[in-house]
Amino acid sequence: MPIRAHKRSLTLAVTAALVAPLAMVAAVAADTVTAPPAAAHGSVTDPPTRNYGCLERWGSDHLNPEMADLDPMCWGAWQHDPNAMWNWNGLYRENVGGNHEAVIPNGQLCSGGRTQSPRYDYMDTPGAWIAKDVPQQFHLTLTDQAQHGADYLRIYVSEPGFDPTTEALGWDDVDLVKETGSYPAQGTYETDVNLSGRSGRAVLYTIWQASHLDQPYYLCSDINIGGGAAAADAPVETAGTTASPAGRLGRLAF
Ligand SMILES: [Cu+2]
Repeated sequence: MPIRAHKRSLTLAVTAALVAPLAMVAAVAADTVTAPPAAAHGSVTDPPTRNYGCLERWGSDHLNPEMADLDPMCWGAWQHDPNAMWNWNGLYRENVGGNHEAVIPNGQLCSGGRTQSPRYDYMDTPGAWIAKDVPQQFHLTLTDQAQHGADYLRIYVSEPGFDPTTEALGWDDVDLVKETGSYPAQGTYETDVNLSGRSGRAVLYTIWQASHLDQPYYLCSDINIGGGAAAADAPVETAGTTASPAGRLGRLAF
Protein backbone atom coordinates (compact mmCIF):
# COMPACT_ATOMS: atom_id res chain seq x y z
CA MET A 1 0.00 0.00 0.00
CA PRO A 2 1.41 3.45 -0.91
CA ILE A 3 2.35 5.42 2.17
CA ARG A 4 -0.15 8.16 1.44
CA ALA A 5 -3.08 5.76 1.21
CA HIS A 6 -1.92 3.87 4.27
CA LYS A 7 -1.74 7.08 6.24
CA ARG A 8 -5.24 8.04 5.18
CA SER A 9 -6.75 4.71 6.17
CA LEU A 10 -4.92 4.89 9.48
CA THR A 11 -6.39 8.32 10.09
CA LEU A 12 -9.83 6.96 9.27
CA ALA A 13 -9.33 4.06 11.63
CA VAL A 14 -8.22 6.32 14.45
CA THR A 15 -11.12 8.66 13.83
CA ALA A 16 -13.56 5.74 13.87
CA ALA A 17 -12.04 4.43 17.08
CA LEU A 18 -12.49 7.81 18.72
CA VAL A 19 -15.97 8.45 17.44
CA ALA A 20 -17.51 5.01 17.99
CA PRO A 21 -17.42 5.06 21.81
CA LEU A 22 -18.86 8.58 21.81
CA ALA A 23 -21.69 7.43 19.59
CA MET A 24 -22.32 4.48 21.90
CA VAL A 25 -22.40 6.73 24.95
CA ALA A 26 -24.79 9.05 23.17
CA ALA A 27 -27.02 6.13 22.21
CA VAL A 28 -27.10 4.73 25.73
CA ALA A 29 -27.75 8.13 27.25
CA ALA A 30 -30.56 8.76 24.82
CA ASP A 31 -32.07 5.36 25.58
CA THR A 32 -32.12 5.83 29.32
CA VAL A 33 -32.91 9.52 29.52
CA THR A 34 -35.17 10.55 26.69
CA ALA A 35 -35.91 7.17 25.13
CA PRO A 36 -36.47 8.26 21.56
CA PRO A 37 -37.71 5.72 19.06
CA ALA A 38 -35.00 3.89 17.17
CA ALA A 39 -36.77 4.65 13.93
CA ALA A 40 -39.69 6.93 13.38
CA HIS A 41 -43.02 5.23 12.92
CA GLY A 42 -46.13 5.59 15.08
CA SER A 43 -48.86 4.15 17.24
CA VAL A 44 -52.14 4.91 18.93
CA THR A 45 -51.15 7.17 21.81
CA ASP A 46 -54.66 7.89 23.13
CA PRO A 47 -56.06 5.67 24.44
CA PRO A 48 -52.51 4.36 24.79
CA THR A 49 -51.49 1.01 23.40
CA ARG A 50 -50.16 -1.55 25.83
CA ASN A 51 -46.53 -0.79 25.17
CA TYR A 52 -47.01 2.95 24.80
CA GLY A 53 -48.88 3.01 28.12
CA CYS A 54 -45.99 1.17 29.77
CA LEU A 55 -43.58 3.71 28.34
CA GLU A 56 -45.77 6.64 29.35
CA ARG A 57 -46.13 5.44 32.91
CA TRP A 58 -42.69 3.98 33.49
CA GLY A 59 -40.28 5.13 30.83
CA SER A 60 -38.40 7.35 33.22
CA ASP A 61 -38.51 4.81 36.04
CA HIS A 62 -38.57 1.41 34.38
CA LEU A 63 -36.30 -0.30 36.89
CA ASN A 64 -38.53 0.58 39.86
CA PRO A 65 -39.47 -2.73 41.52
CA GLU A 66 -42.74 -1.18 42.75
CA MET A 67 -43.98 -1.57 39.20
CA ALA A 68 -44.39 -5.31 39.84
CA ASP A 69 -47.24 -4.55 42.26
CA LEU A 70 -48.60 -1.30 40.85
CA ASP A 71 -48.63 -2.26 37.18
CA PRO A 72 -47.75 -5.95 36.87
CA MET A 73 -48.30 -6.30 33.12
CA CYS A 74 -45.98 -3.42 32.43
CA TRP A 75 -43.47 -4.99 34.78
CA GLY A 76 -43.72 -8.17 32.76
CA ALA A 77 -43.42 -6.28 29.51
CA TRP A 78 -40.27 -4.47 30.62
CA GLN A 79 -38.80 -7.75 31.84
CA HIS A 80 -39.63 -9.43 28.56
CA ASP A 81 -38.05 -6.79 26.32
CA PRO A 82 -37.57 -3.08 27.05
CA ASN A 83 -37.31 -2.46 23.33
CA ALA A 84 -41.05 -3.03 23.05
CA MET A 85 -41.38 0.24 24.96
CA TRP A 86 -38.47 2.18 23.48
CA ASN A 87 -39.79 1.14 20.07
CA TRP A 88 -43.39 1.84 21.01
CA ASN A 89 -43.97 2.98 17.44
CA GLY A 90 -42.58 -0.06 15.64
CA LEU A 91 -45.31 -2.67 15.98
CA TYR A 92 -45.94 -3.27 12.31
CA ARG A 93 -45.62 -5.87 9.59
CA GLU A 94 -45.00 -5.37 5.90
CA ASN A 95 -46.55 -6.74 2.73
CA VAL A 96 -49.68 -8.11 4.31
CA GLY A 97 -51.76 -7.15 1.28
CA GLY A 98 -54.70 -6.24 3.47
CA ASN A 99 -55.13 -9.87 4.51
CA HIS A 100 -54.86 -9.06 8.19
CA GLU A 101 -57.05 -11.91 9.38
CA ALA A 102 -55.12 -14.45 7.35
CA VAL A 103 -51.71 -13.23 8.44
CA ILE A 104 -52.31 -12.54 12.15
CA PRO A 105 -53.19 -15.73 14.08
CA ASN A 106 -55.85 -15.75 16.77
CA GLY A 107 -54.35 -14.95 20.13
CA GLN A 108 -51.61 -12.86 18.54
CA LEU A 109 -53.51 -9.75 17.54
CA CYS A 110 -51.74 -7.51 20.05
CA SER A 111 -48.27 -8.47 18.85
CA GLY A 112 -49.11 -8.21 15.17
CA GLY A 113 -48.62 -11.96 14.82
CA ARG A 114 -45.46 -11.79 16.93
CA THR A 115 -43.84 -9.39 14.56
CA GLN A 116 -40.11 -8.95 15.18
CA SER A 117 -40.37 -11.78 17.70
CA PRO A 118 -39.68 -11.83 20.56
CA ARG A 119 -39.80 -8.05 20.95
CA TYR A 120 -43.57 -7.53 21.13
CA ASP A 121 -44.68 -11.06 22.06
CA TYR A 122 -45.61 -10.06 25.60
CA MET A 123 -48.32 -7.73 24.29
CA ASP A 124 -50.49 -10.82 23.74
CA THR A 125 -50.24 -11.91 27.36
CA PRO A 126 -53.59 -11.86 29.19
CA GLY A 127 -53.54 -10.01 32.49
CA ALA A 128 -54.33 -6.88 34.43
CA TRP A 129 -53.20 -4.36 31.86
CA ILE A 130 -54.05 -0.89 33.13
CA ALA A 131 -57.05 0.35 31.17
CA LYS A 132 -57.76 3.98 30.43
CA ASP A 133 -61.16 5.28 31.51
CA VAL A 134 -63.04 6.56 28.46
CA PRO A 135 -66.62 7.71 27.92
CA GLN A 136 -68.78 5.81 25.43
CA GLN A 137 -67.86 8.37 22.78
CA PHE A 138 -64.29 9.47 22.69
CA HIS A 139 -61.51 10.65 20.49
CA LEU A 140 -58.73 8.36 19.30
CA THR A 141 -55.33 9.80 18.45
CA LEU A 142 -52.68 8.01 16.46
CA THR A 143 -49.29 9.71 16.57
CA ASP A 144 -47.21 9.28 13.42
CA GLN A 145 -43.70 10.57 13.88
CA ALA A 146 -42.77 9.47 10.39
CA GLN A 147 -45.73 11.10 8.65
CA HIS A 148 -46.44 8.00 6.58
CA GLY A 149 -50.05 8.93 5.88
CA ALA A 150 -52.89 6.47 6.35
CA ASP A 151 -54.91 4.52 3.82
CA TYR A 152 -57.29 3.85 6.71
CA LEU A 153 -57.63 3.25 10.40
CA ARG A 154 -59.73 0.18 11.07
CA ILE A 155 -60.98 0.12 14.64
CA TYR A 156 -62.41 -2.88 16.46
CA VAL A 157 -63.57 -3.38 20.02
CA SER A 158 -63.62 -6.63 21.94
CA GLU A 159 -67.05 -8.18 22.36
CA PRO A 160 -68.99 -7.91 25.61
CA GLY A 161 -67.84 -10.67 27.90
CA PHE A 162 -64.34 -10.83 26.51
CA ASP A 163 -61.97 -10.76 29.47
CA PRO A 164 -58.51 -9.47 28.59
CA THR A 165 -57.23 -10.52 31.99
CA THR A 166 -57.68 -14.19 31.12
CA GLU A 167 -57.75 -14.39 27.33
CA ALA A 168 -55.50 -13.35 24.46
CA LEU A 169 -57.33 -11.42 21.76
CA GLY A 170 -58.53 -13.30 18.68
CA TRP A 171 -60.44 -12.27 15.58
CA ASP A 172 -63.55 -13.97 16.93
CA ASP A 173 -63.37 -11.71 19.99
CA VAL A 174 -63.61 -8.38 18.17
CA ASP A 175 -66.32 -6.38 16.42
CA LEU A 176 -65.55 -3.80 13.77
CA VAL A 177 -66.48 -0.32 15.01
CA LYS A 178 -65.38 1.82 12.09
CA GLU A 179 -63.02 2.22 9.20
CA THR A 180 -61.89 5.72 8.40
CA GLY A 181 -61.02 7.18 5.05
CA SER A 182 -57.47 8.07 4.14
CA TYR A 183 -55.37 10.72 5.84
CA PRO A 184 -52.63 12.76 4.22
CA ALA A 185 -49.17 12.54 5.77
CA GLN A 186 -49.26 14.44 9.03
CA GLY A 187 -48.23 14.08 12.65
CA THR A 188 -51.48 12.73 14.07
CA TYR A 189 -54.56 10.99 12.75
CA GLU A 190 -57.61 11.50 14.90
CA THR A 191 -61.08 10.06 14.78
CA ASP A 192 -64.15 9.78 16.99
CA VAL A 193 -65.04 6.38 18.34
CA ASN A 194 -68.61 5.61 19.36
CA LEU A 195 -69.08 2.69 21.73
CA SER A 196 -72.65 3.57 22.77
CA GLY A 197 -74.29 0.79 24.69
CA ARG A 198 -71.02 -0.59 25.93
CA SER A 199 -69.51 -0.37 29.36
CA GLY A 200 -66.62 -1.75 31.30
CA ARG A 201 -63.37 -3.31 30.39
CA ALA A 202 -62.52 -3.85 26.72
CA VAL A 203 -59.67 -3.92 24.25
CA LEU A 204 -59.71 -1.42 21.42
CA TYR A 205 -57.90 -2.83 18.40
CA THR A 206 -56.67 -0.45 15.71
CA ILE A 207 -55.13 -1.36 12.39
CA TRP A 208 -53.30 1.55 10.83
CA GLN A 209 -52.59 0.90 7.18
CA ALA A 210 -49.74 3.30 6.44
CA SER A 211 -49.59 4.80 2.97
CA HIS A 212 -45.89 5.03 2.12
CA LEU A 213 -45.53 1.23 1.95
CA ASP A 214 -47.70 -1.78 2.62
CA GLN A 215 -46.94 -1.37 6.32
CA PRO A 216 -49.88 -2.07 8.64
CA TYR A 217 -49.66 -1.55 12.38
CA TYR A 218 -51.57 -3.68 14.92
CA LEU A 219 -52.39 -1.80 18.07
CA CYS A 220 -54.14 -2.90 21.28
CA SER A 221 -55.37 -0.27 23.75
CA ASP A 222 -56.97 -1.30 27.03
CA ILE A 223 -60.02 0.80 27.89
CA ASN A 224 -62.62 0.96 30.62
CA ILE A 225 -65.76 2.26 28.92
CA GLY A 226 -67.73 4.64 31.10
CA GLY A 227 -65.15 4.11 33.80
CA GLY A 228 -64.06 6.61 36.40
CA ALA A 229 -66.12 8.76 38.74
CA ALA A 230 -67.20 11.38 36.20
CA ALA A 231 -66.76 9.62 32.91
CA ALA A 232 -70.20 8.08 32.44
CA ASP A 233 -72.02 11.32 31.64
CA ALA A 234 -69.06 13.44 30.77
CA PRO A 235 -69.02 15.27 27.46
CA VAL A 236 -66.50 14.06 24.92
CA GLU A 237 -64.31 17.11 25.46
CA THR A 238 -63.34 15.93 28.91
CA ALA A 239 -62.13 12.53 27.72
CA GLY A 240 -58.82 11.75 29.24
CA THR A 241 -59.08 14.21 32.10
CA THR A 242 -60.67 11.81 34.57
CA ALA A 243 -58.47 10.19 37.15
CA SER A 244 -56.81 7.11 35.79
CA PRO A 245 -54.41 4.70 37.39
CA ALA A 246 -51.70 6.34 35.34
CA GLY A 247 -52.59 9.70 36.81
CA ARG A 248 -52.60 8.32 40.32
CA LEU A 249 -49.18 6.87 39.79
CA GLY A 250 -47.98 10.27 38.78
CA ARG A 251 -45.36 8.89 36.50
CA LEU A 252 -46.31 10.55 33.26
CA ALA A 253 -42.91 11.20 31.87
CA PHE A 254 -43.84 12.53 28.45
CU1 LIG B 1 -42.85 3.40 9.59
